Order: sequence, then structure tokens, then C-alpha cells
Amino acid sequence: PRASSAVDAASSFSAISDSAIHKQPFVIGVSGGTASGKTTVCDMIIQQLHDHRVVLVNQDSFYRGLTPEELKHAHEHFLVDAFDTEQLLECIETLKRGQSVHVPIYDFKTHQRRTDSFRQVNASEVIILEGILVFHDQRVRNLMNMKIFVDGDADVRLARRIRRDTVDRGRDLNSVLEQYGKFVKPAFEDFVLPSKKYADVIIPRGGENHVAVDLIVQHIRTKLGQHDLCKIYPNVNVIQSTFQI
Ligand code: UZR
Ligand code: MG
Repeated sequence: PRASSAVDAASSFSAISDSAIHKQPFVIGVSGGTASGKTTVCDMIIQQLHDHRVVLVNQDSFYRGLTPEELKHAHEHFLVDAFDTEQLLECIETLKRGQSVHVPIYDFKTHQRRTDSFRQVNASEVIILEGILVFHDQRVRNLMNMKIFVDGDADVRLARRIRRDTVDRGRDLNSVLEQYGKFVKPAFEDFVLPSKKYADVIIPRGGENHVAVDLIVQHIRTKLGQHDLCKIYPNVNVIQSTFQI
């Protein structure tokens, strides 16, 4: 009986290793309101995981371009279906299978996708998917191994958004404030905030929170270490055959 339980243990260990052989990338979702510091948190994670291969995919890249008619009221057209979620889903699934993808490039100034170029994203150990609504679709959520919500006060976020939209995106103050009041804030309350409940970790004070980022990076490292189980797979085979003799 002792021998057979040892064989059972060995074969179940081998089953773990079998799944580790098709080891999948670790997928992290990073969500939060506009200008909450999502991008900063992602950059900090990537920097600290320097010895692993990490790629960042932005949900923003999957905005559908606006039609000429929609362009006339450009700031009114950013609701949930503004994203091509099917394409985003396919992109993350492909990366999870270990294949590279072409991610569209979205231009916030013209509200259009570039037609002449893509960004090639290669398969890697860690995939970070960042965006205001990455927790909204259940199918996208299900692809994630870890979900992070970056929190921040609305006034701080609005101040940052004003600076970004006027300085980086070439908009005027009035249109930024109108868009914020009419669309960004209501969409945050209706769609983004409710999706916070899916988060595993909520980070207060966004990119200033080094302790939170340290903890997250430690967790990712532990998980990647477990994936490395497959490296001892040959030994597991030897143990198993010894028991079978
Ligand atoms: P972050 N957005 C634009 O302002 N223009 C576009 O052409 C496409 C998107 C906004 C979008 C959202 N909302 O608040 C923000 N609106 O970009 C997403 N209205 O960027 O997560 O970095 O804040
Ligand atoms: Mg951003």
C-alpha cells in the first residue's frame, strides 16, 4: 500500500508538471478611473520585474475610430462599446497561447486608428492588460490571473486629466471639462466603479504607493517560480519510473 500511494503521489506530481509544460503567461489586469495612475503602476511593475519578460497591452489601443459623423461630437462617443472587445479578447488569447500579435495604434488627437502601422507584441512570461474597462467583460476578466484596481481621489484625477488632455492631446480646457462632466464621470460611476468589486488588490494613491507595488511584484515572482516547476520535470519522470519498477 505504501508503494502504491507513492506511485499515486508521483503520478499526480507528474500531472502538475504536464500542465506546467504548456505553461501559460501570467496575465495581470490593471483597471481604475481615468488618470488614476494605471500606467504609472504598470511601469513600476515592469521595472521591478526586470529579469522577466513582460509586455503591456493597453485597452486604449482597441478604441474603434470614430466615423466622420461621430467626429463632429467627438467627446460624446466613449461608452462601453467604444472598444472593440472581441479584438482585445482575441489578442490576449493569442498571447496566452504563446504567439505574437499586432496591436492597433490609436491616436487620441484625431480619434482614429492608424491605418499604416501596428505595434507588434511578442509572447512573454507576464502580460499586463491596462485600461478603464478591462474588468467590464467577463470573458476578458476570466483570462486574468490577478486583478489590480488603482484608486485615487476624483479631484486629483481630474487635475491630471486636464493637464494630459490639454498638454498631450491638444484639447482646449472647455471641451475637456464638458467631456468630463457629461461622459467621463458618469461612465466612471456607471461602469468603472462597479467593476472594482472584481479586483484582487486595490491600490490607494496610485503610482505613489511603492509598498503596494512591492507586494504585488513579490506575489507575481512567487507565481512565476511555481510555473518554473516544469524545469524539474525530467527528475519527476525518473522518480516515477523508479516507483513503477
Ligand atoms: P485613461 N478618450 C478620449 O478622450 N478620446 C478618445 O478618442 C478615446 C478615449 C478617453 C476616454 C477615457 N473617454 O476616459 C480615457 N472619454 O480616454 C481613457 N470620454 O484613458 O484610462 O488613460 O484615462
Ligand atoms: Mg493611461
